[in-house]
Amino acid sequence: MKSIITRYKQNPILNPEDMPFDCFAVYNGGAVKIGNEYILMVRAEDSKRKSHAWVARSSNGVDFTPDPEAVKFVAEDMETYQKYAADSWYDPRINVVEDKYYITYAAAGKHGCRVGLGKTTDFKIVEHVSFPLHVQNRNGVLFPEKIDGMYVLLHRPDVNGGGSMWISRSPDLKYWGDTEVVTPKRSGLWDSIKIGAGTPPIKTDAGWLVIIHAVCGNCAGNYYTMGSVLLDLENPGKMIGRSAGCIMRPEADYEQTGFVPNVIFPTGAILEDDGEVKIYYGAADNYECMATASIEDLIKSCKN
Ligand code: M1P
Repeated sequence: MKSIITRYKQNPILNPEDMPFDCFAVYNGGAVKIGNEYILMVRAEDSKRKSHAWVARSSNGVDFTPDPEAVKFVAEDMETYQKYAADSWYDPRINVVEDKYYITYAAAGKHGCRVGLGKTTDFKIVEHVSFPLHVQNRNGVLFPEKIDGMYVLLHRPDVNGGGSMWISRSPDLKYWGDTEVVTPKRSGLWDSIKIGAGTPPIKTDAGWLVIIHAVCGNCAGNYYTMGSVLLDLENPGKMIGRSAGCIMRPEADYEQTGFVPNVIFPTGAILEDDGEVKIYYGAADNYECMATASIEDLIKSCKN
């Protein structure tokens, strides 16, 4: 398929064997560049299939060295926190909001899965901030600045195994509301089952660019692709463009074959000074990969 996306030739950039423990799979990493250091926070599963958040660092955006230990999640009230996040922490996104680093992730426990929100300064310890909104919800990403004085979150509530991308606002990162659908799934198309934020929004003159995941079905099961969406700068609850089709679909071996075949799951994007966007994504729930696109092409893709 002709695409505006170029896969890194030496993908995957992280394999289970690269991790410093008995690792079953490593994928779906949030990303940030701080100075000259690239930081990925990936979903790393152990041999029991428990998911941990794990940081890996790089000086060039493709050769990553994992930290020796998993990220620790701490809360003032650990007993209450663990009621909702005892089983696993997965699909972490790194959100830079007004120069502070926030981690959004899927927190799983006996009561279900919900969006977890924490903050960090060292990417080793994440301090709990809140569990925005209700249970059976994930893929939360924060906008990098307050809009109309409010923090803004994209998220994807689960509705009978499917879901659309929603938006909510908060004055303090704790109490969330003013919730509405921003990008609905559509029957019969590439985003017929699920559509949700992949990467935190990137501010452009044309609008907020969000690289999304979208799921449709075929006889073999769910099929996860990458798309793009543009949201209004002043009112991000208003979608102003969506890619006509997916902009990347599973075509490489490492995307078509793995623990869950046919999955591309974008979770991190870094806009470089020359306009190149490094997109970090999980492949087949097994590997961490990287691909690039120009910011102009990504914006154009939403105007189709
Ligand atoms: O297996 C594909 C993905 O399934 C879940 O994502 P979602 O909620 O969007 O369907 C998650 O388990 C994710 O980690 C995984 O990549």
